[in-house]
Amino acid sequence: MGQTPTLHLLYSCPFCWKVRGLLEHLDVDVNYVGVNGMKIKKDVAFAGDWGKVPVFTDAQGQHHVDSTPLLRLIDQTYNNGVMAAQGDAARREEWMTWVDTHLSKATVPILYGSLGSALKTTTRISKIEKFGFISKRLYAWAGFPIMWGIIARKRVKRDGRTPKKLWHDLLTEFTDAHGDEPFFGGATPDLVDFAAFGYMRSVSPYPQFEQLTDHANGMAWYRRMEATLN
Ligand SMILES: N[C@@H](CCC(=O)N[C@@H](CS)C(=O)NCC(=O)O)C(=O)O
Repeated sequence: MGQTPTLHLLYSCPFCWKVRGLLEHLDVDVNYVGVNGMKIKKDVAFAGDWGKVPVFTDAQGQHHVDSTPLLRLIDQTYNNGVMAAQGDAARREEWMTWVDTHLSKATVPILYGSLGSALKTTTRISKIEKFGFISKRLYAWAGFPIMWGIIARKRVKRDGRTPKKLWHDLLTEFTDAHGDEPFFGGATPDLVDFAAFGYMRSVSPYPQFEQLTDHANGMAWYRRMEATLN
């Protein structure tokens, strides 16, 4: 038994959504604790020097970090490791790496790839995350040119595709790998599905999510994933 587990997270963090989706799917009783985006290191200092979210604290009070290892830990603890043993191991490993490499890098371009989209994103973030009074306003107004100028613009230019086209290509590649099955994992989702779902779901609070909703197969899979949550 022990204490109720906690997940320290940022609502705008794709890695946190990976873990949260699996916890919701498995109907684990968890306290979700939003950290202050300006003070992540301080807010999760209890877990050592990792300094990032998500941080999962289990029923025994032990801290665990890093989203993909967390997916495996949660499957092991609350699901007898069923998902980690589902289907072909080599295929699963290959695609977990693919998802963590490609989908993780597609979230910044769609959220911050143009000045307009960066403004929409930071304004929304300033409303949904926990901030101090001043840092909330500072973030909403100073955050967007920084995010756009420092990382997103370079990334979009290097890739050459629009952020929307990049997402559509990745969703095509991913859903093609499902064959005739409803999920990557087959008849039921596995850890690769939850990793991919987390990256896509992290875009869902923002207006730019509309650019993903017209990918028919990708959205059909996304809705099937949503339907498995508790
Ligand atoms: N590889 C880690 C990445 C976690 C990560 O980068 N989290 C970001 C938020 S999206 C963070 O906490 N950054 C704080 C920092 O690097 O100072 C995972 O998959 O969990």
